[in-house]
Order: sequence, then C-alpha cells, then structure tokens
Amino acid sequence: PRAIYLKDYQQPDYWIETTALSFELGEESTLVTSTLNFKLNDTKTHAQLPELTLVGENMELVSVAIDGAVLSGDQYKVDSEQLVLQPQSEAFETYIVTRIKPQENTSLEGLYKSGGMFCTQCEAEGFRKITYYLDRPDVMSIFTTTVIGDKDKYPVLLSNGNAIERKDLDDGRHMVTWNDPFKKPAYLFALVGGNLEFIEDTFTTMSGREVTLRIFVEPHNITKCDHAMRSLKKSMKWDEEVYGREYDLDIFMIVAVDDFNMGAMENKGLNIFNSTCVLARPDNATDAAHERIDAIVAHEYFHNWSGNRVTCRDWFQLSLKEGFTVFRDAEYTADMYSRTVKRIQDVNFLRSAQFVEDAGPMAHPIRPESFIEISNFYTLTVYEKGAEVVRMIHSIVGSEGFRKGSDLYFDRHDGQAVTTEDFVAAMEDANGVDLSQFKRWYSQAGTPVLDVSDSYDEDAQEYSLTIKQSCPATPGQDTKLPFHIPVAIGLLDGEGEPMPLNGEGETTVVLDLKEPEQTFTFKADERPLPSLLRGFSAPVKVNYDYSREDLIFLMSHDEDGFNRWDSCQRLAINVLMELVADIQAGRELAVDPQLLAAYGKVLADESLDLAMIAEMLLLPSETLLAEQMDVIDVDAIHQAREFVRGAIAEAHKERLQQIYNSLNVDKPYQAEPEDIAERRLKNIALSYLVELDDAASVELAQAQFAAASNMTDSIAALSNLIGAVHESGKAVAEQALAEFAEKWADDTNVMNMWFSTQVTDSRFGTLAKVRELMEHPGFDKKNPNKMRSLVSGYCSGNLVNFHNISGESYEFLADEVIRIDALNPQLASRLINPLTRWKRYDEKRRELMLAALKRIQQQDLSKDLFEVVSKSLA
Ligand code: BAL
Ligand code: ZN
Repeated sequence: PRAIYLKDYQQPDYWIETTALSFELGEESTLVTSTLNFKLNDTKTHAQLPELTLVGENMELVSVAIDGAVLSGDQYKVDSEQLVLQPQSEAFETYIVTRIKPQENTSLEGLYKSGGMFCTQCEAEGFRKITYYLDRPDVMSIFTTTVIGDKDKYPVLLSNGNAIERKDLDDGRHMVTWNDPFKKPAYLFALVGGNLEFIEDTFTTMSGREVTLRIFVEPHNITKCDHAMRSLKKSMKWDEEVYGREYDLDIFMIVAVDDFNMGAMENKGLNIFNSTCVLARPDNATDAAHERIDAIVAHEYFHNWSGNRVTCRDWFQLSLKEGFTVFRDAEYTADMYSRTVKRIQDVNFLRSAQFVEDAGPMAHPIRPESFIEISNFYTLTVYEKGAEVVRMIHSIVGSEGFRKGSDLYFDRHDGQAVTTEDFVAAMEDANGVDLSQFKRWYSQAGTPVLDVSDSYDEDAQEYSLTIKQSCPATPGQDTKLPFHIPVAIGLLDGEGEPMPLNGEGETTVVLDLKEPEQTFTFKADERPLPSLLRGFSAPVKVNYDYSREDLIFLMSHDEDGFNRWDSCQRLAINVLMELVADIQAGRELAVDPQLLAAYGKVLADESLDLAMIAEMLLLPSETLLAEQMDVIDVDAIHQAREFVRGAIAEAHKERLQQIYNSLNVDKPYQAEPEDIAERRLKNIALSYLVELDDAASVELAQAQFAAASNMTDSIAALSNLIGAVHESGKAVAEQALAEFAEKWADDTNVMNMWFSTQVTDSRFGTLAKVRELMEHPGFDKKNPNKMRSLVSGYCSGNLVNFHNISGESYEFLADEVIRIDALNPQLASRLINPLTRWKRYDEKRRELMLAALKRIQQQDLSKDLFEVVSKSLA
C-alpha cells in the first residue's frame, strides 16, 4: 500500500454533470446501471483528450458504452481497482452496467445488507464498491436514482432527494425514482431497500415551507423513534436561529440499521444511522444514550450545510466539515442542556482520548499531510481537536464575528468543494483579522504545553504572568513553530473575589499568546491567585505550580464553572499520583485528608447544581491517570484509584446515603437536564456506597434494580451490583444479570450494554468472561456494535485485566483483529488501538504487546490495518 499526499492534489480532468443510476436489488446479486454525463475540465490545459480513469472495486463489469456505442474489450482497460476509457470528445455520456454482491459485502462499505435490509455507506470511498466512478469529493453531480426490488421483501425503496416516480412492475417488483436537485459528491449517495415502518412529523422552515420528516426502522423498533424525532425538530430550529440555515428539500429521512461502522451518516436528505445512535425509549436507553442521540441527530442534520451544501475538496480537508460540525453540535447541546457540564464532559474526553492519540504513533495534524487509508483519519484529532480549533476562532472573533464569518463562508462557497484555508479566509475577511499564525493549528500535530510562572511586584502593584509554550515532537514533525493560543484567564483576590483586569471591569480576559514566551502584566493591589485557561479556551496542557490549598480555594471560589471542576481534577490527580508512587515504593497508603475534606465540601455545597456535584465527584479515569506517567503502571493506578474511592465512601457515607435517598424518588422519566442530573448524582452516590464492605449498600442496589422503570437506573443498579465490594453482591448480581438478559433478549442494543457492563468491571470482567460471552446467543462476532461492546469494552475499558502480565489478552486481541480484518478492515483497524501504545509500558508488557503486533503484521493485511500496524511499529 502506498501513501497519498495533500501536496499532490490536482483537479480531475473531467467533471460529471449528471449521474443517473438504476439498481435492481436481487437475492444473489444486484445489477447497477449508471449513465454519466462527463465534461472536460477546461480550467486545466490538455494537449489532447486525457484518459478517463474511473475507480471501482469488487464488481463485475457487464458492459460499457460511450455515447451509445458499446465498447469492445480492446477499447477499455479494467483491473481490480479501475476502469480506464479513452474519450473522443470534450462532452460525452457513459453507460456502464456492473454486477455487485451486497449479500457478501461484510466490510459495510458500499451497498450491503444489514438484517433483511439493503443499505449503503459511501463515505469516504465506499461508492467505488457500487459502480465505476470519479469517487472523490470535488466531483459534484446531480443524482437521479431508480431503485427496483421485490415489493413484498422491500416495500420501502429510498434514495437521496425527492421521490419523483413510483411504479409497480409486472413481475412482483416495484420501482421508485428519486431526484436530488443539489449537486453532491458520491460519498453523500445513499440507498435503502427494506421492510421498514416509519414515524412521520413535519417542520415548517423559517421561510414557511413545510418539510416532511420520517424515521424508518424495522417494525419491532417503531416504538423507539420519538426521542430522535424531537431532536431533529429541535436541531432544525436551532440551525435557523443560530446560523440562519434553512433545510432545502421537501423531505428529510433517517433510517436505523444495526450493522454500521460509524455512528451515523449525513447522506443528503437520507441520513443512515447506527441503530444505537437513534433508537431510544425511557425503559431501554440510558440518559447518556438519549443525550448522545440528541447530539448525533443534530450533528448529521447540521452537516446539510456544513458538509453537504459546502463540502470538502479532498479528504485531507475532512476537519473542514467534521471539526466545524462537532463544534456546532457541541454548542447545540450546550444550549439544550448545561453549558458548563457539556464543556467538562467534552474536555474530559479530549484529554483522556485525543491527547493520547496526539502523543501516539498515529498523531497527525487536524489537516493531515498524507494517508494510506482515509478511513483511519476519522479520528478524535480531526473531529474533537478540529472542533476545538473552530472554538478558538469563535473566541478570537467573538459570537457576532463568528456568525458573520460563517454567513460569508456559506454564501461564498455554496455548491462548492473547498478547503480549510477557505474556511479561515471567510472568518478573516468577515472580521478583518489576521489568522495566518493561527493556521498552524491545521498543520502541526501534538498537544502544546504551557508552562506558566508568575510574580508580584508589591511596590508597583503589578502582577505578571509568564507563559512559555512548547509542543512535543510527533511523527514526521520534530520541531514546531509557536502557535497562536487564546488563553482565557481570571485573577482571584484573597477573599476569592474576581479582580477587574482592565478599565472596563472585566474579570476574564483572553490573552493572545503568539510568542514562544510572553509576559502579561496586570494592575493588582494584592497578590492574586490565577485561574488559567478558563473554559478550556485552547486544547493545551497547562503546568502551574498550584498548591493543594490553592486548588481547594479555586474549587469553591472560581467564578468559572469549568475551572472549579478542573481544580478538583488537578487536586485528585495530584493525590492519586502520589499514592501511585507510594504503591510503587511499597509505602503504607493514606489519603490526604485535604482531599477528603474537599469532597465533603462539594457534597455539602448547596450553591452547586447537582450536575456539577456529579462531575466533581467523579475521579479522573484510569486512562487519564495513565497519561501522567512515563511508564504506565496499570496495577498501581487501579489500586490507588480504588483506594481513594473507598476512602471517600468511608469518610462521607452518611452524606452519600442522604443524597441517594433524597434523589431516589419515583417519577415519570424525562430526558431533561434536571432529571438527568438527579439520576446521575444518585447513581454516582450509589457507586461510592457499594465500595463499602456493607450488605446494606448491596440491598440499595438490589432494590433499585427491582424498582427501576428506566434504563439509566436499571443499568446503574446492575453495574453497581457487579462492582459491589460486599460478598453478598455476587449472588445478587448473577441473579440480576440473568433477569436482565431474559427481559431484553430481543433488544440488541440493550444486550450490548449487558455485555459491556460485565466486561468493564475489573473484578467481574476477566478474559475468561469475555470468551464466555462471545459464545452467548445474543452475541454476533461480525457485528461492529457487539464487537465494540465486548472486545473494545474489555480491552480499552478494563485496563488492569487487559494488561494482565500473562499477556493472554494481547494474544486474544491479536486473534480478534486478524479475524475481523478479513471481514471488516475499518473495524479491525479500530479494535487494534490498545496495542498501538506498547511503548508506554514496562519492558515485559512492551515485549508481549510487540510480539502480538508483529504477529498481526505478518498476515496479509488490509490497507487500513497495514497503516496502523506499520505506524505503530515505526
Ligand atoms: N461523516 C461521517 C459521519 C459523521 O461524522 O457525521
Ligand atoms: Zn460528522
């Protein structure tokens, strides 16, 4: 496999003006007929008419004609990847017939079958598994699609745009023709054929047009669509209000499928969703699932403008649409739920996953320079860090400036395939700002580090903050130029009051850090305590020598909610890492009473809202703690964290019980912020209580399990029974697991939670348990959701067992990766992730992980897996 480079980008030699497709869906194979109208790209100079190279994989070429003349075998070249034609004129029409086998397509790219349903996934390069085409995002065409299928088996036949014709055929089949009036690249093409039911609603756009909204599902899921429909209507309204963006077709459709590599896909007018990201009822989906669905429905809907109307010139620009759309969905969620809590959750995720990626062998800039397989670049860096970069632009130009910039971007580029440079240029032009240094965020990988020091000049009454920036080397980038980093800060006086920072009395200012080292000076009549990087104004790490007392002070006084939480995190990390060192040195363990007192204060603080208390009570994850160590000691981290959890439970048992009891009230389920916060805090309190060696806590969890009328409480009770320290928990947990599995045997997504809940628990989820569950009738070794729940659940969510020194789990994962690669390369190259961090472990584990990786390397690998394995071993 070879890499392709951004620097080599060239426009295509031909454009495709119109694309007419016809699909005859069959039980053995599907016949695809394409009629394409080509036009020479006259912005390029051509000495003679260039060859036309169409890409296509895994298909049988039945016939090919140009302008009505069927070509003989010597008039074209075809191999396993392309069809090469020699056009005779600048404008011409091709007519190509191919046969494909969706039933045998396990890669879940292109056209495939999920259950009894035909469906597609074309982003990034799946369309080439459907027919020969210029499968690249800068080739935008008007699509008309006819789908023909058996009327009984596939009563619903869908594609992009508006249905323009429906007809019954004589042979028991029927056909529907769809037309999408908007030019689009092939990656936004979609087709669905199946026995589906739908719920319907309408939305009236800001200009008064009525749009039909439909969510299609298999009949047994029809009661699980209402939440997603509400989310869709909310997001359509939000995008009109906040961005002035109106929907443009007569109908918007969502289809849920069980076999899907991604979360969802924004195909024009016909979004296809992984069923976990759309189906929810109070009794079968958690609060987290409800929130995730709301965000993903919004995300895919928002792509209609940021991605579809304005798309990417090439795949190196992926963050153009993904970073921007993640930023848009994050703001939507912030507006719908709690802004501070959303920020905390996003930053927590960024730090524990994207920072890890940015420090590992696959680190890449948000606009990569090269790739072997683009599917490997649907990453946290492109998505989440990409969104942080857009957020920084928002903070530099302000809300109004950002809206001006986005209006200009959409106006200027509607119907075009553009670059991240174009996006930044629109922001610059609309606001008269210079973002040339800022653009380094697009081209330099790695997480910048800010080392902050300060001094106070009592005589001059001046306080100075000196910030040094640096960025570690990443693959292919040994040195970095300084970034333009917006650093939001505030200063607190001795009473914890915010100090005014400029003439206007503002108490938060954004410092524009542009140099390797810069000093910022403020008038201050006493030495302040700094609150740094408020709201996490940039995706960086900040080092400042806070004492534990400082952090406790900030926890209760900082006016910035995010930094109150962050101070709590810093304090906990500080204490936990000290305990890790104690464990490694064989010293006796004791939790700093200051930490316990700080948690006591959080638990008693009436001024904090429940959601904030819940976030503050959660200790940093083991993954996040692992990132603090040069050589990761999973056992010591796990032991230290468990020790602190136990100590918090002991120290605050009464208060935790009180909180639990006060919140454990029976009321109708609502996925509203206050209700979600109540359930979350209640279940976190329970998770501490089951850390006590105390039968009463098991009884609480057991009672909750028996009484629960919603999935949040039910699965939390189950997980707390599994994790309970007291001996009596075991039998109750087994009984509850059996009851749960019996009740939900037919609900595949609930069963996935049942799998992951068991294997992520450190005591319960052994490798033997994983192997046992893989044989469960509810498991399917090919299905991505099931593999992620069980195999990734264990390998990424149960560090202490996965990294067992025997190395058995490494071998297990290698076996699974090899097995899956032959079926579904995208899934394989994600599953392997835990092994790619081998350099961070002790010598013994390093050797074992390396051996597993090398064994994988010796197989005949897909491009996807080849790229990840070779970069990990480099
Ligand atoms: N475009 C792939 C799925 C998503 O990011 O929406
Ligand atoms: Zn997206």
